[in-house]
Parts: sequence; structure tokens; C-alpha cells
Amino acid sequence: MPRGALIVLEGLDRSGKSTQVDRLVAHLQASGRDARVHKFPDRTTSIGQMINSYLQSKSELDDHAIHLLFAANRWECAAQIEKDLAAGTTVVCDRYAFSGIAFTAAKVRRDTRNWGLAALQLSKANDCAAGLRVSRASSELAVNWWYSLARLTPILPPLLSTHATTDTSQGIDFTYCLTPDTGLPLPDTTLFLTLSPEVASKRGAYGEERYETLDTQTRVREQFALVGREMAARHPGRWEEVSAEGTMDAVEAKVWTRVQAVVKRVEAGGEGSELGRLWV
Ligand code: NYM
Ligand code: MG
Repeated sequence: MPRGALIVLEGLDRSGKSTQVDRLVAHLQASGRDARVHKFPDRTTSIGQMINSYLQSKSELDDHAIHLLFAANRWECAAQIEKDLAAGTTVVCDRYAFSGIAFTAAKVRRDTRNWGLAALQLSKANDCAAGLRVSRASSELAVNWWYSLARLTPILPPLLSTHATTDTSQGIDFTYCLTPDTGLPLPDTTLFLTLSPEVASKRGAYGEERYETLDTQTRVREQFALVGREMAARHPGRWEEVSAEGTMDAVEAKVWTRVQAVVKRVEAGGEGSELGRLWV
């Protein structure tokens, strides 16, 4: 019996991924195949519950720690995915390691945040009302504006050096981001649903979750482009962009055409049809 195919759908929040995943599974089943969805993060496990609480801002975690939890959440499901594939079931993942890389790598770089923190510290030291505004300001612009004022005072340098050495939680290297998922089952194809962050944000209000802002989604989109480049270099032919700008039916048809071709190739067996390992 041929193994099942591993299919991944990726995209920004509100790109229509989950809808397309459901429709794809319906197509697979209607074509007589066994198919199963795996959504990441899988919030049902105990690791998934920690992730859920982080996404809902009920807990704070170091950027590395949450990154590793997302990867661990995939690893704890990897054996089941492989088992399903071996049994001939097609597995469709709603997000995978690529979201892991893009969302973490998109986090604000260390420098900016450290400047902001230092400015904040300084403002507290001076008990300055303007500085307190920085603590509530979410935009880097405000932080930078306050910093340009703050740097004119002599108290800043020692504060900066303190933070430069103690705060290592912001800004994570791209290569670091992809490492923890090395060796996971390699998707036979990943379809990246492209939608400009502006259009996505107009599709309906973002939810309450972390990362659901236009600013973050724009940075995530840039990182996804780098992920696509990495895939082209390391696993050519396994990353495809599919425009998600059309109607749901139009997107559904494009997704099904592409997936059908991949599923048939895997079913045919032969060279290159065995399950690969991500980044290996
Ligand atoms: N997310 C998802 C990550 O930051 N890293 C990951 O590894 C994965 C799989 O979680 N904004 C982010 C992307 C989403 C959020 O996903 C929750 P969803 O599909 O909205 O439930
Ligand atoms: Mg979401």
C-alpha cells in the first residue's frame, strides 16, 4: 500500500487557511482517500495549553522558550503523523514549522527593544511623565522618539549596558529559528496562501490574539518570503505560493489541482516518493 501524502497549508492570519484545509480534506475524502487534519499549534496537549495561554496573553514567556514550545508541539505529534502516513492516510496540516520560523523571526530586533527598555528605565529614574508613556507605547516609533531625548542625558550609558547584557530575549536569528524542527517529516508540498497583510486585515477584525496586528503580520510576511527562499534552496519543488485574493471557490480549485498532482505522485511510488526529513 502506498503511503499517504503530507500536505501543509501556510499563510498569514486571516488568509483563509482553515477554510481551505476543510475543503481540501472534503475533496480528498470524496476522491476515496483517507484524510486527516492536523492543526498547529495543537492546543489540546499540555504543551499546546501553554502555547494557548501565551497567545491569549495570559502568560509571558521568553521568545526562545515559546519558539521551542511550538516546535515541541510538532514533535509530540510527529509519531502520529508518520503512523497515519504509513497507514495510507493523507495528512493535511494547518500550519507547520514554517509558521514557527516566520512568526519568531519577525519579532522586533534586540537593539530597538533594548533602547526602549533603557529609555523606560531612565524615565523611571527621573520620574518623568513622558517616560511613563513609553511603557504603554506599543510602537517602536514612540520608543525611538523617547530614546532620542533620553540619550542626551548622562545617566543613560550605564543603564544601556545593563540591559544589553541582561536582556537577550528579543530578536532571534533565522537559522536558530529553523533548527528545532530539523528532522520532522518533510511535507510533500507546502502551499503558501498569499494575501497582502492589508487585504487580510480588511477581511474582518483580527482576533484578540498576540501577533494579530497589521504591523506584525507585515513583518511575518517578509519572513515567510525568506522561508520560501530557504525551501527553494534546501527542498526544491516543495513550496508553492497560491494567491488567496480570489473567491474561496477559486482558491479551493487551485489548491485541489495542486494537491491532486502531489498525491498522485506519492501514490505512484518510485524515486523520491519516500518520506523525507525537514532541513536534512
Ligand atoms: N504560530 C503558529 C507561531 O507563532 N508559531 C508556530 O509554530 C505556529 C504553528 O500562532 N498567529 C502562531 C501563528 C498564529 C498563532 O495560530 C495561532 P492559529 O492558526 O491562528 O490558531
Ligand atoms: Mg489566528
